Amino acid sequence: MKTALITGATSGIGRSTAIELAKHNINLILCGRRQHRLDALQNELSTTVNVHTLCFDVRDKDAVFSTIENLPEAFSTIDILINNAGNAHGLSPIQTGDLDDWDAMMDINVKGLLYVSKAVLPKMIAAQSGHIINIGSIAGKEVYPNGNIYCASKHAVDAINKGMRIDLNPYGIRVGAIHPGLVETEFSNVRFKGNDQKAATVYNGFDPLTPEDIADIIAFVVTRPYHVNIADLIVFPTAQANSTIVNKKIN
Ligand code: NDP
Ligand code: 8X3
Repeated sequence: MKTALITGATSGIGRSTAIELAKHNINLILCGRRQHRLDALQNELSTTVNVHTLCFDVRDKDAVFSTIENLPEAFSTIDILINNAGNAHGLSPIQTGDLDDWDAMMDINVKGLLYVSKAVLPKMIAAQSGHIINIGSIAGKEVYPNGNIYCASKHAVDAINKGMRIDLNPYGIRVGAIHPGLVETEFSNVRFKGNDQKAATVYNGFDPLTPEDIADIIAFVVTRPYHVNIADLIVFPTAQANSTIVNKKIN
């Protein structure tokens, strides 16, 4: 049985991915900052697979390294890393952007992803195998109005994904990114700082992607034969053409 470590497993894409990978008999290390949600998911899935939880903020370098380096023996071999934790914070023009929001996006989406990857990599390199899936975004392929720093953080993920694939190529480690468009999760609630009404308007008038849609794709990616690496994948809801064009049916 393989083991997958999923960051951001308490909500949205990460949570659905945990549920989907359990159906494929993959043991799970679930990470997030909300221990009660990790506990609930562990209870739900541990009837099917072995589940271990790690409660840390990906910005906390020491916590990331100490927890991953001290995993219990049964979970110490990580076959699949899903770098998913991340969010947008705010949606403002560059000139009025909030410095704390900028720090959060760069520290979580970019540096947090790097810390977790660096902690996981030594054993993958020693084993000459492993699979890393980086959750990017269409915001890592295009820049849209007021998306500035979130887009910058996801462009960085796109570059890191490509760089990882090059540098880890000699070690037989598969690296790929999935770049979703609009997925209805807690993403917009976080972006708009708990203004749930504003968040809901993002997904009004069309059928957005669901976190299960992305989990389904991740399960497909990780169950390909070893010689197949899905390197870069953009996924939109049918109503979305790019970052700014969404066919909304609103009266
Ligand atoms: P959610 O807000 O539903 O989930 C975000 C997850 O990230 C949560 O589990 C949260 O856990 C975790 N997280 C956030 N900050 C931290 C932190 N500092 N340390 C540890 N964990 C953290 O959003 P999504 O599921 O939509 O987002 C998942 C990924 O998908 C993100 O990288 C996002 O950028 C990307 N994405 C989302 C899209 C969308 O439209 N929804 C589209 C394209 C990409 P906790 O709060 O418990 O720590
Ligand atoms: C999330 C999708 O369009 O809000 O990455 O940036 S978008």
